Amino acid sequence: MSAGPLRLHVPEPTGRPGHATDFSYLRLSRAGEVRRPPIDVAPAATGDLADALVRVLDDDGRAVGPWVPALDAEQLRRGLRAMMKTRAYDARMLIAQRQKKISFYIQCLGEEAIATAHALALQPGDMCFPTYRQQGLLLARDDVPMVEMMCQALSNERDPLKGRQLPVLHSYKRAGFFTVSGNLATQFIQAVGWGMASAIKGDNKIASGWIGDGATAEADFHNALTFAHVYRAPVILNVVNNQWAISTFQAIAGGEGTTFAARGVGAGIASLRVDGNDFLAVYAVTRWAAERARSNLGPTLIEWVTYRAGPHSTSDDPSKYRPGDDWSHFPLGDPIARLKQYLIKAGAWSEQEHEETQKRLEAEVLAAQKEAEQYGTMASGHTFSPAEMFDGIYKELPEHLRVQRQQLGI
Ligand SMILES: Cc1ncc(C[n+]2csc(CCOP(=O)(O)OP(=O)(O)O)c2C)c(N)n1
Ligand SMILES: [Mg+2]
Repeated sequence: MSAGPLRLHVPEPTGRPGHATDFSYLRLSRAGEVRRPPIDVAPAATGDLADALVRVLDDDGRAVGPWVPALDAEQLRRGLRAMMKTRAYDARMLIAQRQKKISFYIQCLGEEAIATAHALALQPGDMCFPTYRQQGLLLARDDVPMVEMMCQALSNERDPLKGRQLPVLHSYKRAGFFTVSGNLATQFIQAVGWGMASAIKGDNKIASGWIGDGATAEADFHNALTFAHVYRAPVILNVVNNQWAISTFQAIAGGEGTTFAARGVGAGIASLRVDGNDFLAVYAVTRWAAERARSNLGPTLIEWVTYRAGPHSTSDDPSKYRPGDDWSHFPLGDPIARLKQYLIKAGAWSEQEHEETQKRLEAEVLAAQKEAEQYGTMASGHTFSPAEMFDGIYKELPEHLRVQRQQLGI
């Protein structure tokens, strides 16, 4: 019997503007439900972990199950402050872009737990290969002053990258933050290569590579998995599944009916799918993966399930392709609200402390912005001279660039 003419399946999001999203496609586990295997687990035995969702914080703000990390109240408060600071920083930078002081900005609204908890779980000297949405790695650790990060976004005379990079594409080797490449997915092959080099040198530093759900469709993702598996590279492979790649739903990158973590199992890599809006789960799973890598047990792929609450960037308008109130219905909630609720229940935080901290952080961010703006903004000038772009790249300027500099008359 004929099934009729052949046809292709084109995945569609389960919600659109004016039509609420059906989030049942996420398939959630209950908090505490997913097992915590020993760090020497065989990669092929992690199939269930790549399909489930590791969660620690339940809906009532309790920490439950085998993944509860050993963090004291002060460490947890530090984590909460890091997330709040990241959100306050993003909010100011977004306004600065609207005021034409910076050319472009990318927020990580709703995803703050992932980068901040990850940063606090790694060790000094480990090297992250982030995308443009991991500013929380820097803001969590205080190794880089906010003023300096803002000067980069403002492309002003104190911009350490001399106006050569888009705002948010930072580069901080000293803080374990490799230069952000605008070309998606390069982070994965670079992280695996850096991890392999660390092992070849006999060092004990590990690498942590970052990619989005959309960018996993790039060949670099798969190439990186092969190398990481073959050589058991000391690397953590983070896939941030925030459900969207600009206007493209995660199913178009291959998330429908399977998980991005499952790609890792297929490549021979221990893999887990984790609640990325759960600070405690992010911290615990990062520690587990880092210990594996440092013990020569090989790579771990982690799919962090989260939601990109804001627009993709300041050049995007999500109201064109998804319901405006989507984030408020996302079943994994807001990472800041969830850790706050947990800490208040544990008697380690209060509404009043939260409010005071919020005000203090906003004042700190504003003061840093005022200082950074003294060195120039896109609106006020004081940016780098175009002549600078020829310096510091080549030991000797090649002929074609010498000619271009002459043509610019500088
Ligand atoms: C190789 C490459 N292709 C396309 C782009 C354009 N681009 C920039 S961001 C983006 C979406 C990426 O989505 P995802 O990987 O899910 O990361 P997210 O922005 O959601 O954090 C695209 C297509 C690019 N920068 N590089
Ligand atoms: Mg995405």
